[in-house]
Amino acid sequence: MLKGRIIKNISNSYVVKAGDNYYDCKARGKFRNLKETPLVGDLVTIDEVNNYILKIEPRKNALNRPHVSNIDIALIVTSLKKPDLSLNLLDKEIVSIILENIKPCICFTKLDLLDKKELKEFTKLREYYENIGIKTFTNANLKELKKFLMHKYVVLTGQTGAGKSSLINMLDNTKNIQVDTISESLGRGKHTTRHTEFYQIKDIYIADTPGFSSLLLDKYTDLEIKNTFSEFKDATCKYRNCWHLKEDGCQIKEKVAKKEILESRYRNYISFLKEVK
Ligand SMILES: Nc1nc2c(ncn2[C@@H]2O[C@H](COP(=O)(O)OP(=O)(O)OP(=O)(O)O)[C@@H](O)[C@H]2O)c(=O)[nH]1
Ligand SMILES: [Mg+2]
Ligand SMILES: [Zn+2]
Repeated sequence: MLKGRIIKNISNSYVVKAGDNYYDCKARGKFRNLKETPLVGDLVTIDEVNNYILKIEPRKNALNRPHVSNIDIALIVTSLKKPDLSLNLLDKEIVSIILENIKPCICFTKLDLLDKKELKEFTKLREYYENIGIKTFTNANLKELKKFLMHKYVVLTGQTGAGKSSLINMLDNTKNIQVDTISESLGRGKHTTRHTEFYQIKDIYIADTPGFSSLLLDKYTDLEIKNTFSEFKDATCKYRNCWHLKEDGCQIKEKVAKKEILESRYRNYISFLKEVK
């Protein structure tokens, strides 16, 4: 018996990394009876002679889309153009990642498509997210990103065409993951990336995943959503349980008016609350 970690899954076949060795394993029937499916990222015990997964350790977190577990960082790959920046989608990803008990970070892409004015606006936006406690990177400074991701299990998420597969190829030019041109990938409504796998890039384990074009928050409560907005935390509104909506004496609404809170963040907060009601 050996302990290891599932780093790749294609249909019923799981590649388990144990030490420096890789084992092609099947899941045992008992998992099917228990309605438990091994996930990429799972810490497992295997029978390395008969190539079976015997036991799955409890997970510290698990994502459904992409289907991975025990993630240290979710890197939200966000393009500034082509597809255009959607702050609604970005904030939604941040909310759902926090509520899945994973640390969100952002990697902005396609800065090269911005003009000077747009770059300036982008810098301000980036600072805002840094100030609310979310680390931000760009694919124009890979050194910084690599240093931060070292020794971590990372999942890339983000809209289709954002540049997730390209980012992995940039981090390691031996990987040659298929990337698609944006017109093609959006036009056909298909995704280039199909299976789930942690790629090892030096000491970084990184999962590329199929992109999405929309995301649902319906499994969360309004209170859970409110609590993910860290800029609301120390508010001293008139009412202690203020929802920052129509109440008077709301400090958050004042801060939005004074532009201390990004208006898009506030608008997205309201739209997410509507979505779960
Ligand atoms: N100009 C520019 N193009 C980029 C950049 N990063 C990626 N691209 C292009 O964007 C297109 C989409 O990139 P992918 O890496 O396939 O995007 P993805 O996020 O993996 O997309 P899915 O697999 O569909 O989810 C490709 O044509 C890339 O060459 C960038 O920083 N600048
Ligand atoms: Mg891809
Ligand atoms: Zn309030």
